Parts: sequence; structure tokens; C-alpha cells
Amino acid sequence: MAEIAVVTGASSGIGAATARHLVRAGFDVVIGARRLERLEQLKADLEAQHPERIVTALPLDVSAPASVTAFAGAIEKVDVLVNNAGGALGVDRIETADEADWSRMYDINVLSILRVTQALLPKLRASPAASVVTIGSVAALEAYETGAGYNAAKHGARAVTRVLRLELKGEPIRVIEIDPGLVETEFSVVRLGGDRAAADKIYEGVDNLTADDIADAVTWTVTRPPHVNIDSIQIMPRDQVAAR
Ligand code: NJP
Repeated sequence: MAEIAVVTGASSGIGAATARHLVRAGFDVVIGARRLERLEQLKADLEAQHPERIVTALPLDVSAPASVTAFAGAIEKVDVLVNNAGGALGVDRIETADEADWSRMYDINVLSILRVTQALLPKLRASPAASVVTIGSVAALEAYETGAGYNAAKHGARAVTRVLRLELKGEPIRVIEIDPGLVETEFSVVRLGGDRAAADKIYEGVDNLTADDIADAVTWTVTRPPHVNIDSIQIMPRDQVAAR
């Protein structure tokens, strides 16, 4: 029986690419997000390319505990969990930032990891060799102006990841953190409230990372021999020398 990887936030960007790479690497995948039609399209594409693999698309809102419970309840087995769902909202300086955005960023980047990991932990424990991956950010390692809410949230995600590793010490579950720099996905469109033209400007003239670059790293870490734990990987576009 194939190993099963669960990827949250798989309807676009890094999550969708990670699901694709993991299927190519021989995993069956469970993909979750709110935009179910995107997941169904990804499932159809993957099953057409890899008819031997099983792809399960499930609705998931990581900020709704009942949705997380239903998602986890529908999953029978899990060997790899990729906590990828998340994102940034707004670009305000602290003096004008919106508290609701900060609260939401904490919810989708930090509490999401708590909810999904907690719900799937019994099933991860049933795996002979499991991996839990956090898609964090270089924002957890450095600070940049207009990013305080997101920086704080990703620092939080990093802290949760590290504590999880300590608490699972001695169990066959490794905990991995992948911290990307700027990756060309829908991230900036969401951050800018749907303003695609403004988001495109951010990516203009820079040799950006693609979602495949990050998916490649995720897949590499979870396919190392079980005794090897890749603690964390920071991946930046060559020309990005600071977080932003
Ligand atoms: O962004 P995007 P990325 N419940 O917007 C999902 C981190 N990162 O791939 O629900 C469930 O294409 C959303 O699904 P949907 C970033 O912080 C990125 O770049 O259908 N899912 C979608 O699939 C994040 O943790 C960059 O809207 C929810 C996905 O999240 C991860 O990479 C840099 C959800 C977002 O896909 C993937 O982001 C960096 C919810 N409530 C870190 N809310 C970068 N791109 O530059 C959102 O340092 N999602």
C-alpha cells in the first residue's frame, strides 16, 4: 500500500505543486482547501497523469474547527502531513494596520497547524515513519516593514513546529520546516485583497521562485531515510538577499 500524504491549502501555489510532486514520487495524496472546484481539477489532472495513484479531494477550512474535524475524520491513514495553508493579509505599517487582519493571519498560519496536526496526530502515530512539514517563511527569520502581522504569525508557526518536534521526540515522526522567500503564486494577490495587477508588479523583473522549487524541497525532505530529519530549509530567489 502506498504512503499517504495530506496537503492543506492544495488549491493553488505551493500546496498544489507539492501534491503534484508527491504523486510523482509515489504517494497517494489527500488534498484540502476551501475552493473545492480547484481541488477537483487537480485531482482529475493527477489521476489522468498517474492512474495508479489515489487522489482524494476534501473540503477544508483550516480556520473552522468543525471543518478540520470533518477533514481529519475522512482520512483513514496518513504518513506525511504538509501544513501549507496560510498567507498574508494587508501591507500596513503598524501605525495603521488592521487588527482583524492580524487576528486572521494568526488563525490561518498558526492555529491552523495546531488544529490540523492535533486532529491527525493519532493517525500519524499509526504510521511506522511519519513526517510533518510546516511551510513557514523567511518572515519567521527576518523582519520587514509592513509585514509585522505576517512576520509575527510565521514566527508563531516556527515556534509551534519546534515545540512539536520536541514533544514528539522518541517517536518515529520527524518534523520539518521549509521557509520560502518570494514565490510567484497567488500569495500576493490575496495579500493585496485581490488586486492582481498590483501583485504582478511585485513579481516583475525578479527571477522569482516557483511553487515547484518549494514542492521539490518538500518532496526531498520527506523521502529521506526515516532516521534523517531535515530540520529546516530556507529557500530564497538568488537575488533576494533579505526577507523583502
Ligand atoms: O499562496 P496561495 P502560496 N482553509 O495563495 C489555502 C507560504 N509562503 O502557495 O482555501 C484552507 O497560492 C488556499 O486555499 P483556499 C504562505 O504563507 C508563501 O504561496 O482554496 N485553506 C490556497 O490553497 C502559505 O503558508 C510565500 O483559498 C486555506 C493556499 O492556502 C504557503 O506558503 C512566501 C485557507 C494559499 O495558496 C502557501 O502559500 C513565504 C483556509 N482558511 C511563505 N486560507 C510566497 N508565495 O511568496 C488559505 O515566505 N488557504
